[in-house]
Amino acid sequence: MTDPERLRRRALDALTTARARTALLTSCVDDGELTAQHSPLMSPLVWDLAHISNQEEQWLWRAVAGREALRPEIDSIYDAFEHPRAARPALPLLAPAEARAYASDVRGRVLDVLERTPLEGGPALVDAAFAFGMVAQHEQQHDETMLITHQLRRGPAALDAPAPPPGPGTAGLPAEVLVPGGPFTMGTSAEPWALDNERPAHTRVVPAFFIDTVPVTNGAYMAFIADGGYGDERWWAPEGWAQIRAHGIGAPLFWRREGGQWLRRRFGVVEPVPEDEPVLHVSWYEADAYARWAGRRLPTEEEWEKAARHDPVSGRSLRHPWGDDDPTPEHANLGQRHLRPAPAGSYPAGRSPLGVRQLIGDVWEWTSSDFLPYPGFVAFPYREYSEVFFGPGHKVLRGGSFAVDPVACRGTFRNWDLPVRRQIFSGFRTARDAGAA
Ligand code: AVJ
Ligand code: FE
Repeated sequence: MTDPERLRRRALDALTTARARTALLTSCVDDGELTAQHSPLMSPLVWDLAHISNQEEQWLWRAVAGREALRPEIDSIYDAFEHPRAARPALPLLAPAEARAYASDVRGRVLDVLERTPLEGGPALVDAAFAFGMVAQHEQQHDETMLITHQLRRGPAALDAPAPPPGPGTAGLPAEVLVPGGPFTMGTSAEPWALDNERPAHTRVVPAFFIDTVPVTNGAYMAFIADGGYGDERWWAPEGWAQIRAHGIGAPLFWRREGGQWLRRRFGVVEPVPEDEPVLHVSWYEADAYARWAGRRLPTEEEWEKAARHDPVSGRSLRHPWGDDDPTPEHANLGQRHLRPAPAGSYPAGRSPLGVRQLIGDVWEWTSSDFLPYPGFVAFPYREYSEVFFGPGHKVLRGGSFAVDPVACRGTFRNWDLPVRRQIFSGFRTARDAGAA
């Protein structure tokens, strides 16, 4: 993809798609709800809105186009590192109307820049083609963050979407897939919009292992609960045990037991927990405990990526489980088209060469791995995107959820969070060693 006109079109499409979603997520509730804090874990929606545009201004208007700051006095308000989420409601935030005006002013200027900037070569301070992709991904990541805020919000439903297509289910599928041992290429040096932490491509030798064909379902997770899993310290990492004790946690977030059945609240609607859907809103500790109870373990990050990308016939690593083509609605449940994961076994066209399903979309999958740099990692364009998060405190999630747009999701994409977090769209699948070949 070297044709500058195609790069321009791709950047324009990505920015436009992201903005349509941002507009919906910030217009389907009233101004009072935009400025309210629905959870101390989240920013007010109006903070996300102006933060998206402030980042866009910094990277495209200032860094790429070399222009003066439009509103230098607000940079610090929208700096995610200066103010933790819980403190953001107290900041002198732009009011909803001001934030919208700022967003459309910045976007107008940026589209002008996009039209005039040579996307190959040229004197830009940062690589322009990459910067547009990075900004579109950043906005989409906040669209997922804002959807999490919507899920935490109380009150009647503000969002609606059709259910995912029924799918073929899991009948006839093997419970697990053998991924053969040997080297594979992890990460990427070629993907134009890959972020710093996905780079560079490098070889990893991964011993043979088995991985679940589909993510762990609500039904399977209910069996763990029914077996007393939350009351049995044997299954839990010590910090996880402490967390569930301290907070009285006995089920995934948003679940409640009523009249002998499990119900859950989903975007303002209460419904029975569907047994065939991948489990959602579990912490790393819950995923880890379930896996131990099941006599298994979480996959490592490199196992997950090998299961998703390794083509045993060609020996190549693919961009996505199904190949190198961009995702379509036949491949995966992405982009907030549906506001829930699809039943386990869905999207057969999206399976990996070895037959693993739903690796991309539906639910983010916890891995056992800490978030660490790849050999040869170089922070860009700023240390705060990834580097400051490296270390044992954050666990890696892979594969993207129903809430993430295709532009911010691929076989190499890495997400991370604290192991206690469960408001995110997180699920998991399990794995086990295959032993000596
Ligand atoms: C990659 C989802 C962990 O939300 O903290 C947004 C993405 N970085 N703005 C986050 C991000 C800066 C990031 N995650
Ligand atoms: Fe951000």
